[in-house]
Amino acid sequence: MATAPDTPSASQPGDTDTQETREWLDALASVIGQEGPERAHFLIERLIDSAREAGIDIPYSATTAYLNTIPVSQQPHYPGDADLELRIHAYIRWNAMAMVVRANKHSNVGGHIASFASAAALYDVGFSHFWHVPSADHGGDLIFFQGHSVPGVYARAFLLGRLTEEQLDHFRREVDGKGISSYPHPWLMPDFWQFPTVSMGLGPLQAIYQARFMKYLQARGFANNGEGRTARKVWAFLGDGETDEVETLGAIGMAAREKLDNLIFVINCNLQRLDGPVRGNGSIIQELEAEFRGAGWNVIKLIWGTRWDGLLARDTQGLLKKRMLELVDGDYQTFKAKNGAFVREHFFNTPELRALVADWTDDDIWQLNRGGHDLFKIFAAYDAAVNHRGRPTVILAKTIKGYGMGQAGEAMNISHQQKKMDAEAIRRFRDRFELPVADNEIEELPYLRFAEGSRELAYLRERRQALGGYLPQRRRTAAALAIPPLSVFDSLLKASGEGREISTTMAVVRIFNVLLKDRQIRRRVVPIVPDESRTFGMEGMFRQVGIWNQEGQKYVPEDHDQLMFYKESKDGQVLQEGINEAGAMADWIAAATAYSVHGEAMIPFYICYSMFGPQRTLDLCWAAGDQRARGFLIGGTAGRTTLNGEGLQHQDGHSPLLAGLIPNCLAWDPTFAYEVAVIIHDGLQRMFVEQQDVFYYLTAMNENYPHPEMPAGESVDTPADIIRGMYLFRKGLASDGKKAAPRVQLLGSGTIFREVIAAATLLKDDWGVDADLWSCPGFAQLARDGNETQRWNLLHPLEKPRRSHVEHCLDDARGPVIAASDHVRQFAEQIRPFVRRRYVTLGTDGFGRSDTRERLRYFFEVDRHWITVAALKALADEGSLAPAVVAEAIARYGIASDKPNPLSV
Ligand SMILES: Cc1ncc(C[n+]2csc(CCOP(=O)(O)OP(=O)(O)O)c2C)c(N)n1
Ligand SMILES: [Mg+2]
Repeated sequence: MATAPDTPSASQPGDTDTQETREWLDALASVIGQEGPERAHFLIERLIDSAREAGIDIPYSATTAYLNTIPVSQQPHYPGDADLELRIHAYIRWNAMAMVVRANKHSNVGGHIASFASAAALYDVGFSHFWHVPSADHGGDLIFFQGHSVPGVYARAFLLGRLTEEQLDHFRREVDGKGISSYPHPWLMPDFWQFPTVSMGLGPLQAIYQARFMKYLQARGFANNGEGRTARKVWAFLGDGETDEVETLGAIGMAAREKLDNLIFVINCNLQRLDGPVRGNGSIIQELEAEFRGAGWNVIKLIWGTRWDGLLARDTQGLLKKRMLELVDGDYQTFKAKNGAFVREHFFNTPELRALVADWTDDDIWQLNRGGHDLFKIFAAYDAAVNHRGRPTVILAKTIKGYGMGQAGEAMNISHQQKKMDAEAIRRFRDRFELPVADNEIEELPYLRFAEGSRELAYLRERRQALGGYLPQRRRTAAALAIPPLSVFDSLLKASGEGREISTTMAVVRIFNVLLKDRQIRRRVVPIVPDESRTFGMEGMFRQVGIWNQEGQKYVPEDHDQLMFYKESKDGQVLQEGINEAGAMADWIAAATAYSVHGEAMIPFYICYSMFGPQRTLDLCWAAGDQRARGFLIGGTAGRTTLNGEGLQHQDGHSPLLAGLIPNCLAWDPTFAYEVAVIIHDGLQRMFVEQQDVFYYLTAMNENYPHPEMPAGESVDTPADIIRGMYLFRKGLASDGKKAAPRVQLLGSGTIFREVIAAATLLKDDWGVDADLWSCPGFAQLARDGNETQRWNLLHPLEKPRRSHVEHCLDDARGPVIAASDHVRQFAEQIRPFVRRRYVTLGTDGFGRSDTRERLRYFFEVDRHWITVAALKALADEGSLAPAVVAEAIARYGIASDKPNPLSV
């Protein structure tokens, strides 16, 4: 039973009958005391309902008073040794500050002191009392650390002996291999960090999807997330400024709808961002309360520290509460940049308020602390959060930016950037946290450690042992999967057959179908779609494996009598994200890192509309690379002219180029079904058997055409060459031994490779030119291989030079090289340094527009005629043909010489 609160004062401005008000309040207090808060809530709701029924307009209020959500009466007992924790806490603060200041004494590598300084206690309580790592009894909590607060995380790891002094001294100096990274980067610290967070907004977004994916894994039998207070949780730490990012708040509605009670956001409301206050003229805490309450979250405001409790209890008139609410954040910040006398004068600004602190010294007033710095209040908030059921929780913790930095940056607008502190500021810092640093050591800023055998060190270790071990920590591998041989895709390796025209998108779908039938891996395939299944012809999967929904399907789907009806189920496999590419990408990341986060390798395929793929979510793709995601991204409807009717904002001519910029992403642009099969099979092998930290981006196009059988021969290994990025599709018709006809090398990828093939025929038939045809599904891989080879040759000048795959293919061939794709020129340009002869590239630079494929390919100058003309011109430039032949071809194919450049129109 809840404790009855003291009846608050009835006398408020506008109260015309204080006696009546008191009776009502007394009644409420007695219900709370006798029957508990739930009953009180029920009665209030009933009152509001009947008032509305009586026609009284009761405006919705999304906010509550500017007070802690958890009253003192409901604060649990603190289970830790607070004195010991405060000492540990002070050491961590010191070391975090010292590593940044030391790093910046002799270098310009930067770093942040003020953010962790404001968040230190928020982390400490989590580390000491809440966060589990994977162990025999627990699957592990997921912690998204705020990116620029990492000095504090390193400082704690140092105290525990997980990092050395040398490593701290190499904070942000990673090139020589001793350093530790500026922000959480699994790529650079693969045993330590799990989640890259510092691109603001991506951490919270990913945390939401990780929380949901955790539930998906449990629903599908891959994880046991536990029950009750210690059930697995996702904790996301973020800044109040970070909530300006649309990604931060964009998915909070989903989190509530999906009842993610395994998700806790801790928003460090230090009221400042980089330049200045987050909401100088308003209140970020109240604003966020409204946003999250409106979205259906459990909101816990953690505003005031323990030292306010007594004062608030004295405030029988409600004046303090009123004053707290009327101040704006700009004021609150200013108070903490000043001193106790200033606060007395400006906060306690009426005779009544001043009377409340009449017997307090300025120092007492200055000691009034904020909730986010108070272990007891933080514990209470976290405890409530982990016990909450049915909704995600957000904790809005009020803190001071640069807490402890004094005149070097406490609550000052410059605090975010402050990475230096002078001796005087450091001395004050030492005094404030009572640290054992002698005056003559101040300059050298020694790192502090607890001695072996000390109570503090024993406590630090014991707390972590109780929660499973050290944190952060990251798993690098999971059990390898049994991937079927390439021959399971046999039907795709063979010719599609007379009259059987398919697109590469359909080839991808067939591959899914094969994988979804494979006994060994079918349950691990995670198809993810942002409301585009039908676009890609994948609606069959709805029925086959079902769409995952925690609620199952509470309605009869409209199309229930059809074969491929819209089936949602509790153990469905497809993740249908709705029109939400950023969310789908975050979902894919969750699945693609499951091998590490949950020790279960999943095989995610995210099928997106390629224009809304990397172009829209490249930062998330980058974060995926950082966290060593493994899986497939399929850019459907790719190609500037292949998706022909959709116009400028849909036609993608650059997604594989963008994806290929990510170092561990392999980007592909296949033409034929067997290429798709070989590439996906290679990915399965590399990612899920060899456990390489790579991911694959494949374009899939929606033009139907017949597919040939994969070329084979004694001396060729086509699958290996496809993976190298380029293979001989067909040798030119004339044999080289004859009187040499002019010859060209034609390269291409995606659907435009078929125009390239047609151009070879035109060259032969119309102009007597022979052409060798090279399919290049992996321009990006060719470029990487070329660069690597060149680099090796640079560094080994005395050894026999190596040849890149492009050189291997083309060096002994004859004639100029012409390449075309349905992407921008830059795509094929990537291999120019390795083409050691005349090289001409065609591409679809410019804004897309709607028309027939034929007209668009003419417009973008990538159709068979343009390719033919380009080849003839290259031959003319080499003196192998008369320029008049080129002119004749231009005339014969009806190409307008005054046609504007597609880039310009
Ligand atoms: C997408 C993105 N934009 C900008 C930045 C640069 N940046 C780093 S921290 C910061 C201010 C953060 O303020 P807040 O979220 O309130 O965190 P605090 O340091 O106050 O805890 C900015 C703008 C970034 N890291 N990511
Ligand atoms: Mg902030």
